[in-house]
Amino acid sequence: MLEIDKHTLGKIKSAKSVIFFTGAGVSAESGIPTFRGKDGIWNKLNPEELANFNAFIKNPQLVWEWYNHRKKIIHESKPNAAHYAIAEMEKLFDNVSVVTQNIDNLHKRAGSKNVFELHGNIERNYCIKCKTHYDFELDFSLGVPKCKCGGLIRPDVVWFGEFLPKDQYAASEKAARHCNLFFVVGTSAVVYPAAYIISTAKEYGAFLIEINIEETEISSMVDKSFFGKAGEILPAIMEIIRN
Ligand code: BV8
Ligand code: ZN
Repeated sequence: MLEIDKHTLGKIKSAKSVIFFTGAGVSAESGIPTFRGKDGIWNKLNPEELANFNAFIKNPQLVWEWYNHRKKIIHESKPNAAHYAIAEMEKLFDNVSVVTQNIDNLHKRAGSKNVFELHGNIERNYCIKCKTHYDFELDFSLGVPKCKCGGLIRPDVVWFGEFLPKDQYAASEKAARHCNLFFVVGTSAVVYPAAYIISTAKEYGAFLIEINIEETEISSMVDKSFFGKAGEILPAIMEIIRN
């Protein structure tokens, strides 16, 4: 049974506007490797070699192999209890937003309506020249897929050194300035400018709750940390709110 102190319970029960800010840890229990954890993908591969535009131009085949490998894992995965609890909690508060760094589309697959994708979505693609979107399974039988204009098609994800989608970032910032309760779930909170959203919520007076299997960079700035698996803690919090 999850222990919640009176003060934290009061903040949760009185909240109207709630944000779930998520990272790779919320999808770990779905079998999707995280980036920095023990078997994190960044331990094996160098982000600079794969998740940036120059690497794509230099070797689009290699970068696509890597994203298709991750897409295969994501398609063989399902949302877990953490994703479903977050979707379910949309019914328990006036308004709930999900601000995610994940490109795996699992929040939407779990039924979350209000999802802001700071780093894009692996299910979408677009032409680097004319920006035409190709949001469906691409054919790789003739090598790296090209647009009708001849431009290379890339995954619609944000690579290092690239700006975040303005509309998603602006909407996340706005939601962070108006929320009462801000959950930080399964993120090491070291990638920027995404992590600035956390400090914005803090600055505007939100009550910050961290859920992570271990301490992180932001454990010292949150109001409450629950150390454990998101897929166990979020359903437990939901039960407590319901009763
Ligand atoms: C940019 C999409 C402007 C692609 C990603 C300021 C300071 C320092 C550096 C910078 C700065 N500003 C910019 C930078 C550079 C850089 C950056 O932040 N570098 C970091 C590494 C220091 N930022 C950028 O490049 C950004 N763009 O700044 O553009 C610009 C433009 C022109 C010129 C100059 C600047 C773009 C960043 C976006 C990159 N794209 N993803 C893809 O996925 O392939 S980032 C990617 O990595 C993810 O999206 C995510 O954001 C990040 C991984 O972090 P997490 O999701 O938190 O995952 P991690 O594994 O680290 O942690 C998992 C956590 O879960 C752990 O804490 C673990 O304990 C926990 N956990 C595990 N299991 C569970 C669990 N918790 C609960 N339950 C469990 N079961
Ligand atoms: Zn094109």
